[in-house]
Amino acid sequence: MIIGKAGQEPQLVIPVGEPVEFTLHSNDVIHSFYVRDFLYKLDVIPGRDNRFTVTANETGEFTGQCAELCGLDHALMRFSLKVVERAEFDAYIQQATSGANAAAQRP
Ligand SMILES: [Cu+2]
Repeated sequence: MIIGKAGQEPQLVIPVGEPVEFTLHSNDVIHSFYVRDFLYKLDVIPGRDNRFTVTANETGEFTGQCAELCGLDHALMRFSLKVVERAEFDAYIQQATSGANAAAQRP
């Protein structure tokens, strides 16, 4: 699992030209997953996981945000979505998971 860091906007990284399934889950209130350049949003509803699949057809970095007024921190619910070539994606996953494994092995 890849988790964001405090003070740093979360970033999703996906490979270009391959279907990627998103599972949206909320532990608190209704949110809405929205990436403007995808022309798509989907609600994130407590008690019901919503899913969608996207195949990005170009590399780049895109802005995402919650599109549902969900509470006091709504304005802070921004993220970026980075679409990369498969080799860069594999390197990203390798680096991210090796860091997670190292953290899990610390006493
Ligand atoms: Cu919100």
